[in-house]
Amino acid sequence: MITMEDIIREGHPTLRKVAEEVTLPASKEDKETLGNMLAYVKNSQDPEIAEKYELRPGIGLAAPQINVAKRMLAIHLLDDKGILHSYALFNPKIISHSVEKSFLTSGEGCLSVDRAVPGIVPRYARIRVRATNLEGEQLDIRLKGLLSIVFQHEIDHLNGIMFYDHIDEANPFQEPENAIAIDR
Ligand code: UDB
Ligand code: ZN
Repeated sequence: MITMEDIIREGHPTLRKVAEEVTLPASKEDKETLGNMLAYVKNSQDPEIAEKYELRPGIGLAAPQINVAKRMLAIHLLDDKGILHSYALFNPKIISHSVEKSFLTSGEGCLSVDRAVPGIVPRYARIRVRATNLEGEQLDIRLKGLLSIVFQHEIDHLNGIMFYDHIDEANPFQEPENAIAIDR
């Protein structure tokens, strides 16, 4: 089981590497790692399990965060309509995106960052992602709102990018042009 001890923190070189594509069909080991990543996000959202194992409640996790430099991510998120979005994906790729941007009004954090970094993180409002799931099926997913932001945050990890790389240093709260503000 993955716990906070397995999650590497900023300063670790793996977080700045471009992760390798996973060879498909995925090996048993890669599937097991990805399954464990999804279990982490699920477990961390269960108040009893989270308390018992001291898990920080997360909505997404990328493999480099557990020091595995491979293109895998897990996302588990209940949206405002009560719909559960649960994904464990190999080789996710943004195949298209809107011109319009979006951002979380309260900014972003990260399971690998033990400090608050205030500021607006501009994201694309809508993206299309192509990926392969644990069953080996290729998916084409259209995303918007918070889910689109989580995907972009996790895919950034696969490319060695941290959320604060996107914050305008000189003007951290400068709203991007043509952007939707998302209140969580
Ligand atoms: C998170 N959770 O899991 F808008 F119901 C963050 C942490 C770092 C604060 C735990 C989070 O943003 N939860 C959240 C947000 C909402 C509404 C809601 C719960 N991550 C995952 C991460 O670090 N992955 O690498 C950071 C998020 C920042 C923006 C998207 C992912
Ligand atoms: Zn993160």
